[in-house]
Amino acid sequence: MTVTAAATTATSTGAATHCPYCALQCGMRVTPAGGSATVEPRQFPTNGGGMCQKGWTSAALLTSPARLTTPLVRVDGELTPATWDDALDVVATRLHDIRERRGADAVGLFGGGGLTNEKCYALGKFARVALGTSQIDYNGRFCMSSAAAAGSKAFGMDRGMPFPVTDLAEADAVLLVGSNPAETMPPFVQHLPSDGLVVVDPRRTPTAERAELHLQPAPGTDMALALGILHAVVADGHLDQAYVDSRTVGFVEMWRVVASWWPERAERITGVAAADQRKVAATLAAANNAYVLTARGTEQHANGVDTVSAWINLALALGLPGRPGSGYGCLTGQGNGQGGREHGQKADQLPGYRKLDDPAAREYVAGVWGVDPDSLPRPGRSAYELLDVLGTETGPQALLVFGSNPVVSAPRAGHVAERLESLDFLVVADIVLSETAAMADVVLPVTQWAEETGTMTNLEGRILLRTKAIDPPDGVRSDLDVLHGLAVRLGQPSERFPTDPEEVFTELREASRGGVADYSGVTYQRLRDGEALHWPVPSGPGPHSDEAHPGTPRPFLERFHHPDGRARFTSVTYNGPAEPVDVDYPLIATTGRLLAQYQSGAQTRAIDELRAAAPEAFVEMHPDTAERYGLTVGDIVRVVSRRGEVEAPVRLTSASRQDTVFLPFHFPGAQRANLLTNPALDPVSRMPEFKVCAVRLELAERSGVHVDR
Ligand SMILES: Nc1nc2c(c(=O)[nH]1)N[C@H]1C(S)=C(S)[C@@H](COP(=O)(O)OP(=O)(O)OC[C@H]3O[C@@H](n4cnc5c(=O)[nH]c(N)nc54)[C@H](O)[C@@H]3O)O[C@H]1N2
Ligand SMILES: Nc1nc2c(c(=O)[nH]1)N[C@H]1C(S)=C(S)[C@@H](COP(=O)(O)OP(=O)(O)OC[C@H]3O[C@@H](n4cnc5c(=O)[nH]c(N)nc54)[C@H](O)[C@@H]3O)O[C@H]1N2
Ligand code: SF4
Ligand SMILES: [Mo]
Repeated sequence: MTVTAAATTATSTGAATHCPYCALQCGMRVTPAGGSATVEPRQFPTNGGGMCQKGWTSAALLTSPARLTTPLVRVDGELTPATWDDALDVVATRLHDIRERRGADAVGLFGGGGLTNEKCYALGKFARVALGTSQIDYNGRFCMSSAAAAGSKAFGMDRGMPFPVTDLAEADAVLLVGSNPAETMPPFVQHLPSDGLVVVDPRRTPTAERAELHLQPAPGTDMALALGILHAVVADGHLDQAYVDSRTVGFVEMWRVVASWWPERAERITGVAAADQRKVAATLAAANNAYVLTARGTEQHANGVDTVSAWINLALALGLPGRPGSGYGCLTGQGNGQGGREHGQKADQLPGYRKLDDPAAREYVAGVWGVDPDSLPRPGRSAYELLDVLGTETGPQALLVFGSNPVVSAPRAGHVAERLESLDFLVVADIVLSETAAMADVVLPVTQWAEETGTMTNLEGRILLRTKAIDPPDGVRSDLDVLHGLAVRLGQPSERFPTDPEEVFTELREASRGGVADYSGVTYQRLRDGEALHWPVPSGPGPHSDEAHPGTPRPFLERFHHPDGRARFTSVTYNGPAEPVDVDYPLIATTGRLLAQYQSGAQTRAIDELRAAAPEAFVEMHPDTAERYGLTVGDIVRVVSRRGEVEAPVRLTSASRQDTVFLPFHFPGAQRANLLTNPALDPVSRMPEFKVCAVRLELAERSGVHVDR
């Protein structure tokens, strides 16, 4: 591989770019090296010069034998190499036929929150304009949708973390709920205080090990815990009345419900001692600066939106949001988890965080796209609802997947695989032959991270430029090229789907202008110059000077984004997990992540060092639980839920709850944790209940080879 023109921005030690994986978007340098590349961390505020094992090993996938380098078309049942022209012709012809026979909604799209802003924008436009389908959604539904909905409700705007992560340095207390950054964003841990850290997690994770206080509620009971702590705040005299009066509405209605949530009542449901709840209330109230932060553990529930609202109520009662050095934030997950939900790949959304059912938004965006507003489809189905109807009478007969591996990562994965199997036509664009790509009729090999340029919006709402550092291998094309090639074949004018990321971004800026997520003042040049631009970044001068708008790192300091400038308390009613335990399924299963694997594992399972560190699934449980089922360490246990079963070795930890087992979800085939999970959806966000389902355990195989594990 050679250094390309785009790499002229590189210093002598390589191109300054960002990690391919999570939302921390650690700064790194990528240097071409003998056909591959080396990566090293660089100073950037989110990572402070650090990186995790996934970042350090990320270059391995650039040249891995697992890398796809030619399009594949299924011929006589076999995926067979094809030319790009042939592959794109097949896709366009099949999509055209299916649309003619069954209508525009017979073609669906499934996107990803790891894709650049330019790709997310182009996907949404491709769906609405080139295909005319309403059936587009993406894996972000599985990720942050509940916190996004709760944030919009409370603050009028969903900017996951409405402050730079470095602000956390000022905190004397942080309440971290359902988040395990020591494994999921290791360099983030440097921003957490060493005293005053409270972690809420049913498991004793490496993050919980660092905490001053670790609360271990039963999975799925977080809302009750939040209500109990909030009750203690008010009853013990910690309410910030002046803040509540001047900056919020809805306290009185909310308190009507919470007044009966004594910590003792919350204790009976959650198992967290009332005294500990009071201690948390006092710790947060005593701090000069405090934060409440949530992540997937508390969000991925069928009541995830209300649960997050309950944590936000707590933060509001303490007067934290919108105060310098304090706040509420949600830790976004995927590399572009924040930007991925702003530019139109979501079923109900147009660019700039606009609503697809808002007539003014339709008219504005249709104007940017040069189409008739009436030609834009209406909102479509959410991710799981879309997957659930594939190949049925009412659902899409064809699906295009960009940036997700739902065979492994979707809830009730066995059913999702059947639905994908029943499609007339499946197309997957990917870097590797993921489990979903392996089922496709056409596989399109695409460029990745260091081989292309594009913007990402990190967990603090900061827009970053990920710069091309090396040339892609022969045979691959960018997602933007793929969409262009298909759009033209489907009869679109060539200039409507540009392939140059900067050109796409220029159009995205226009489309976002005046929206909630306004990027119109952001340019590649400003990003190249290293400006720290957190959205909204309107074009024109900033509020306090004639200079270009400096962006909005802390959007809520003066007012919240509702018309009256005030935040909303939300009245919530406690309901427990959608699938309570019973005699047949007496244990709770919860799922989550390991340091060395990323998501469905499609990328990280292809990297030797990571596979060696985390080679397979396991079932983590308390020794007493194991004993109750006659299991010992290393035995292969069968975990059975109402939807399927998984076999994996037993791991023991005495710090775990006795009613709960844990499985990582990164592994394929019969080890897929999602064979078990319950697709019960939150009524507002349509987020599935990944974090709790009822299971039983059976011995599958007595320990032998696994005994030393
Ligand atoms: N190594 C690694 N890092 C990643 C990823 C990865 O796959 N691997 N993925 C990235 C993405 S997309 C995301 S979304 C983030 C996710 O980052 P996190 O939210 O930190 O990750 P999880 O492991 O899914 O869940 C966090 C914790 O929630 C706990 N939990 C389970 N049930 C409950 C419950 O009912 N209540 C509470 N309070 N906690 C519960 C789990 O025990 C777990 O430790 O990580 C990002 N970073
Ligand atoms: N049980 C359980 N299930 C879960 C979760 C959980 O906690 N528990 N977490 C959920 C969460 S938070 C998330 S975010 C999802 C994530 O789950 P997935 O959506 O499956 O995410 P990835 O494994 O990152 O899949 C991304 C795919 O896109 C490919 N890819 C990477 N970059 C590009 C690109 O630029 N273009 C294209 N075309 N392809 C690319 C990768 O190789 C990979 O195959 O999983 C969800 N599923
Ligand atoms: S913490 Fe996230 S962004 Fe940083 S190196 Fe690890 S995976 Fe990459
Ligand atoms: Mo995620």
